[in-house]
Amino acid sequence: MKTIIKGLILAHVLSLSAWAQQGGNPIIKDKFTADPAALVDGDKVYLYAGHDEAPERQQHYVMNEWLCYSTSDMVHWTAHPSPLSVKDFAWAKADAWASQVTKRGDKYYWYVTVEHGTIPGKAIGVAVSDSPTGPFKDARGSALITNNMTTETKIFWDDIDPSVFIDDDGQAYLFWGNTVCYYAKLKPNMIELDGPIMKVNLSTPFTEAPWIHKRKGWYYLSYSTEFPEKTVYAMSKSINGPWQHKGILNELAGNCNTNHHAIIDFKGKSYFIYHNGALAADAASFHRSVCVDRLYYNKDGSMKRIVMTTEGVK
Ligand code: FUB
Repeated sequence: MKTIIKGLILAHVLSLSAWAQQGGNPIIKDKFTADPAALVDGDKVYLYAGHDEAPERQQHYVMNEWLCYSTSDMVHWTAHPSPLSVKDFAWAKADAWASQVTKRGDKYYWYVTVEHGTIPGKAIGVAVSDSPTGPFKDARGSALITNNMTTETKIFWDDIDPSVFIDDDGQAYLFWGNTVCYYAKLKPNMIELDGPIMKVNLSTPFTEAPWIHKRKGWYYLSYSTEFPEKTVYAMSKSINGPWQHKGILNELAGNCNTNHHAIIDFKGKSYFIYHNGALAADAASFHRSVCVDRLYYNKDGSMKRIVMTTEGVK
């Protein structure tokens, strides 16, 4: 019996590695990866992801570090040593949840979700590096956002999922939230708020995972709605709104409750980077995998619904 099980496991591993050589989704096949964010820098794309480390069958998050991968063609991904973990924030105690990296000048800033050590609830920290692959270090020595700074809801996990955006005039913004979508200006140093925390008014329920981007004069705010989650989006001519709801961008992932994404343009094509439960045998909501598919815009600037594929991008 033991020999048969070993044989089956080996066959599964071999079929996975053969698949890995051919590309396709999920793009990372040797680890469970979640909450993708991506940065285009020069002729490369850097993928920053959470690491789902829960033991098989466990139905809760175990996430201690963030992972980094790079590519020149969106098909072949190089793994880099983990450049950041919860331990790099002395004031945090757990939970390397969703994050995003941006570049300003010659520095890279990584905004992350963690559980605060002394202020009850989730918090957002920021790390800095001279390189997109790190090493990163805590840029402040304290949280940028803590649960007691946001009072729109009583939940302890509304300060999660940072998305950072630098507008054409150089003004940087941080968007984040759970059940309430918050945003605030960042100072040019990228590690302090520059004004009050504001609330985004959206006509569709906001669950979490905002991603803010701009294209041809339109601002796009895409985010997860309901639970299990779909990704929807809104468009505006101003970063301060009003936001016009534009419908579903990505459907339910099927075997995964969450639906976290990033949107980039690279070498003339647009991409939607997301996670689902494609690699997991079970308990997929806590054993997620990052995938990439093409994103297409309509002539009026609206986005076509994503077609999630097994083949991925070529
Ligand atoms: O991975 C932990 C949390 O699940 C993220 O912060 C959310 O966006 C959801 O994906």
